[in-house]
Amino acid sequence: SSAQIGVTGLAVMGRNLARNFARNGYTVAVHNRTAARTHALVEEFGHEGRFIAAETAKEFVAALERPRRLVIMVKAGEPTDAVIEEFAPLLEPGDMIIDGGNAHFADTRRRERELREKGIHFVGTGISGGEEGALNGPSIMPGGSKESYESLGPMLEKISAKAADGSPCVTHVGPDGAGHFVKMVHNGIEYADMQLIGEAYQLLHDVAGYSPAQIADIFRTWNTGRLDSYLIEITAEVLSHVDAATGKPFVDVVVDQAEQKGTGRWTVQIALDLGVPVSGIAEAVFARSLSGHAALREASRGLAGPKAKPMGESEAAAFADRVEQALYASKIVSYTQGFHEIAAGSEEYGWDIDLGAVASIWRGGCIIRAAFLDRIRAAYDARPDLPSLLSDETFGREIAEAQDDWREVLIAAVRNGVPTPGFAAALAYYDALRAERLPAALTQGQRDYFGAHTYRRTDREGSFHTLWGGDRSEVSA
Ligand code: NBP
Repeated sequence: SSAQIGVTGLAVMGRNLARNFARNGYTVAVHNRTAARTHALVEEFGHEGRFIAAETAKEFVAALERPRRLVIMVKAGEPTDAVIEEFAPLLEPGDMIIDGGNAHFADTRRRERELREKGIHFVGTGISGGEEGALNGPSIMPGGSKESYESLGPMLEKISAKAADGSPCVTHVGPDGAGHFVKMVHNGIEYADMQLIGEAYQLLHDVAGYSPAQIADIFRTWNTGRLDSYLIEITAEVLSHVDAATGKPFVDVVVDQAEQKGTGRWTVQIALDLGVPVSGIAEAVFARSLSGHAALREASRGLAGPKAKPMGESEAAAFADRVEQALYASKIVSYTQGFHEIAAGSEEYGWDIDLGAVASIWRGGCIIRAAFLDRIRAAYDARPDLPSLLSDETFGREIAEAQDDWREVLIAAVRNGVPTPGFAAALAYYDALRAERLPAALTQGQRDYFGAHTYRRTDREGSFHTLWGGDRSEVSA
């Protein structure tokens, strides 16, 4: 028994994670339900490091040094429970099960509780970066006990991505489900980022009249500034790609119906439960859903829209600059909303999550990695109790500078009939937060009228009800 770590579940993610551990000098026990995958891994990549191939669960567990560290990389949901049921009886107190799949944090909380009774550490761990990241350094978001992190942390730090300043993109996020919760919100923010980029693309295409190749160049330029990020970079790559079969821009031959696996939806569902307004992420999830309703879209194709007015060259260039402002301002809002959800989750479940540390570990390896995250970290480092990212002086100033263009872009979108739910939701959130008065006062009046739900007054303490059906006098409730 000499492997420092074991990986079970050797599809793309598990296989690459096992190789990453081995390349970093660890002896890795490998196992998969279907043994063919295990042997294929060792045959193909055995030269990269020290692997111990195990055919059975017993062999696998026996190959691990104590306390055992066992990584599960299988399909989230029932397969994860099946694997835990198979391995847990073979483990001893002090051993660690690390679930690197995309589990729902509520499942992680349940599994952690059940295994804790047996003295086993269950470490629900968010891993972002896709196959590439798993192999070369992902962003890693482990939850679970402090003790387990003491044992696992150094190994995770070694295999993780490194930010530009060299620090590893991993931190102990918090107890039980904290890691998977943060991974979930990461994915929600990823949905919002992608939606905003999509809207920017469509505006540049439909309103400014640019071709995909020209838009690719615009994104490349943006990627050298404050929008510098992995998603902007790959957007330029996708937009400049030409389909070999037709010679057309690749983006024009792909069916425009976006799919989703569920983490974005979870982010919104949980936000609804926590009462956190993540309107930008919600719009991104709904936009994907709308795109998939092919029959509904077909039936709606004849509906009236405005007559589009083509832009001249210099007008288009100025418009592109405005879109950059709108995209940046909307991005600040979606991160504001995402971090609000993490803060609310942390509060609800007692996780004590360090928001600056979260921003810090997203700087490398993960899909939403961006220069921008350095500034979010700086904002929380300067003021850990920041009520919202919008209260940060730098972000506040940047939005103040962007807002005129942001509004102009939305006006152009509305005038030209280009759907921009992400930009619009972000601006509405911003305007609602800064508003002196909201129509919520009217809502309270309506609720009191039809349901005697009572209201509070601006000038006195207490709850009140107006006798709407009677003489309309006010009573204390
Ligand atoms: P998949 O999610 O496609 O899962 C395939 C693996 O699960 C195979 O090893 C398969 O074994 C195993 N498995 C299944 Br299915 N049911 C099982 C069962 N009842 N008992 C034991 N093993 C079972 O693999 P993946 O795409 O590598 O992703 C792994 C995890 O990482 C998932 O939770 C995913 O959500 C997460 N993740 C993926 C990405 C990504 O970019 N793909 C990124 C971040 C996180 P078999 O070979 O015997 O069928």
